[in-house]
Amino acid sequence: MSYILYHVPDWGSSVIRLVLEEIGAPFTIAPLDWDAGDFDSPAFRAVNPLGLVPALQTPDGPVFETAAIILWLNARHGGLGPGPTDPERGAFRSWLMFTSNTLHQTVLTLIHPDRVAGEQVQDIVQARALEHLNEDVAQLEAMIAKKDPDWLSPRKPGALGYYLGILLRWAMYLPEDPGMRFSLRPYPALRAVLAAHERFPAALRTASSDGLGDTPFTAPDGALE
Ligand SMILES: N[C@@H](CCC(=O)N[C@@H](CS)C(=O)NCC(=O)O)C(=O)O
Repeated sequence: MSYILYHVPDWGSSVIRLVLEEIGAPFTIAPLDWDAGDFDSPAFRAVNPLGLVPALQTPDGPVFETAAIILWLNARHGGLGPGPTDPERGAFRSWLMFTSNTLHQTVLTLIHPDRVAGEQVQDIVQARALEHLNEDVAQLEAMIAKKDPDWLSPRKPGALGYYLGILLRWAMYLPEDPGMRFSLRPYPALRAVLAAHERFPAALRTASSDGLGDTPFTAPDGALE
């Protein structure tokens, strides 16, 4: 049986495409068109009542929310992070949840500052989001530099590397004001992890299918030098 990934290229569902490619699980793509109203269609809302991607149809029913899908696929297939008896499991899950609950939301605020409190204050909101994002990424940088974990490493592909690759890619090129674009320059340990992840075979395949370019996680088109 093949999974069905509800997908828009370079949206959050690209994270799940990357991890499905990584584990080699068979999947088909159900493309969604936001302008055509697909996100509000009864068929899609039956899969994800929240009307967001990623959403994955599995043999056990639909799973949505990026972290939930990653944990579900890791439990079923392995290969994305520490398994159930691995002493590193708690640390991996902690940083995955931090990424999903905090860093992901900060990136969404950075790229859609108007959604928080309207257009009048969007410049202030965006500037604060960039500060928060740098604080969030500094936490990850310190953890990698200290711990050098296998589950977020240049040595080995993992779900957290792919997840951060997509989130930080958006932060690097989507803000219209170049002064509001995130830069990886102050974060050499994380940069090395993402540079390795964009060269792993699963990333090369996804970059090709989703049109992410040659250096999707370290230097997406439009990023600062
Ligand atoms: N917390 C959710 C966030 C998902 C999310 O914000 N998805 C965006 C695309 S990246 C979406 O589907 N937006 C459609 C809309 O807002 O209508 C997750 O991790 O899955």
